[in-house]
Amino acid sequence: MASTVRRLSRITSHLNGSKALKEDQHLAKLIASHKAQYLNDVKSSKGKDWTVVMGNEAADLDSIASSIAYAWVQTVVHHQPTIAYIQCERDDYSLRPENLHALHLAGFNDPATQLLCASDLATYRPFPSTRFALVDHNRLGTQFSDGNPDAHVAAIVDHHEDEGLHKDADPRVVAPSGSCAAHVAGLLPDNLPAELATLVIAAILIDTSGLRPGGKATDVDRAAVARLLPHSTLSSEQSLTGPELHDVPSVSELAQALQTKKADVAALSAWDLLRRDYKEYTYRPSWLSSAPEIRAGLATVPLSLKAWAKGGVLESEGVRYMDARGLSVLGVLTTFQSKKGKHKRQMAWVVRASPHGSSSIDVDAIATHLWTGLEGSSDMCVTPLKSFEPHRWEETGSIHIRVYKQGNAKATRKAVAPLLKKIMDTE
Ligand SMILES: [Mn+2]
Repeated sequence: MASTVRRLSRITSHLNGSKALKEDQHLAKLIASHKAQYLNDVKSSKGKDWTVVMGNEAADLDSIASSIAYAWVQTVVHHQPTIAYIQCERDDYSLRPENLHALHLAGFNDPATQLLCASDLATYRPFPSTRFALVDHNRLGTQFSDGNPDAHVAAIVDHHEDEGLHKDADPRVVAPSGSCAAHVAGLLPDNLPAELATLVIAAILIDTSGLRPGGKATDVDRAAVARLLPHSTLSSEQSLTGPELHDVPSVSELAQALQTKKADVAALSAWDLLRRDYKEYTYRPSWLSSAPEIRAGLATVPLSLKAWAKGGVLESEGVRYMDARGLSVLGVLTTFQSKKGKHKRQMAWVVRASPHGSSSIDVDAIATHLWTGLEGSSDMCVTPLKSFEPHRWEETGSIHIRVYKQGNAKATRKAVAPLLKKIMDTE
C-alpha cells in the first residue's frame, strides 16, 4: 500500500496546491496513468492495495462519470489509491455515442484505452482486488465476490432503491435524485479539473432531460449543476441560482447534444440494442419446487418495438440473447416518442427454459406468475399491445411471450426491477 501511495503522490504532487488542482487539464492522462499503475500492481499481486470504484453494468454516462469523479477525489484529494472500473467490454463503448461525446468533452479521446474496463481484467479469477466502492448501484455483483472471501464494500453513493446491503459502508449515501453523479458531486471540492466538472454535469443533464422542470431532476441535481458550472469548461454568464438554470445556453445546448447522440441508435443491430443498456438479476423463487436460481435480464431500448423488433426479430434475437446469457426471463423495456411527440413506453417479456439452467425449472409457472404480477400492478398500468403481434403469441412448448403498452410511461427500469423482484419473491 505504502509504495502505491508513494508512486501516486509522485504523479499527483504537482496537483496538490489548491489552484493547481483546477488548473491541471489532464484528467484523462491522470486516470490513464492510474490504470497503468493498477494493472501493474495487479500483475504483481498487489491489486489489494487499491479500492475499485464501479458503477452498474449498464455502463451509462451516470455510472461512468460517477466512477471517474469518485476515483479522482479519493486518489488525488484523499490519497486513497482508487481506480474507476467500467462494467463493460472494450468493444461496448461504441454502443453509447452519448458517452463518447461526454467523455470526449472531458478529454477522453480513447476511453477504451484510457479507462479500465472488464476486458482489461478478463483473465483474472477471482477478481484481483477486495475493496470496492459502489456508485449508481448498491449491491456488489457476484463476479467480484466469487472466490474472493475478503471482498467488501467500503463506500456506496447511489440513487436506486436501497437493497439494504453492505451496511458498514462509509459513506453510505442511497437517496433519490435524477442522477447518481449529483450525489458524487457533493464529495468534490470546488478546485477540481474543469473537465471533471463538465463530465459530471453531462451525466446529470442526460438523466434529467437537461434539468427540465417537472422532469426527473431533484434539488440535488440542480444544486450540483449550479455549483459545478462555473468550474467547468462550459461557459456560464447568467445567474445560476434560479429555476431557469436549464435555460442557460451552455446547459441546454449540451443537454440537446447528448440527447441527440443518445437517440442516434439507427445503426445498431437488434442484438446491440439488447445489450447496450442491460442489467441482470437472479432470484430463487420459493414458490417453485426446489427453489431454483432464475436469471432475468432487463434491456432498455430507445426505440419502439415496431421500429426494430418486428418480423420475428424480437423472438429470434431475444431468444439468442437469452441463450448467450443463460436467462429464463428477458424483459425488453422500450422508451420512445410517438409521431405526435408523446413519450411512450412498451414492454416485451420472454420466458423460456434456459439452456444452462436446470431442465426441471417450471417455465409455465414462471410465465403465469409473471403475467399475473405485471398485469395486476397498479404502478405500471399495462395493457396488451395490439399493434405488435409476436410471431409465437400462441404459447406453445416452453416459450412464452407477452407484449404490453405501459400506461405509466414514467416508470423506468428503476421501477420495473423492484416490481420484478417482488413478483419473483412473492408466493
Ligand atoms: Mn444512475
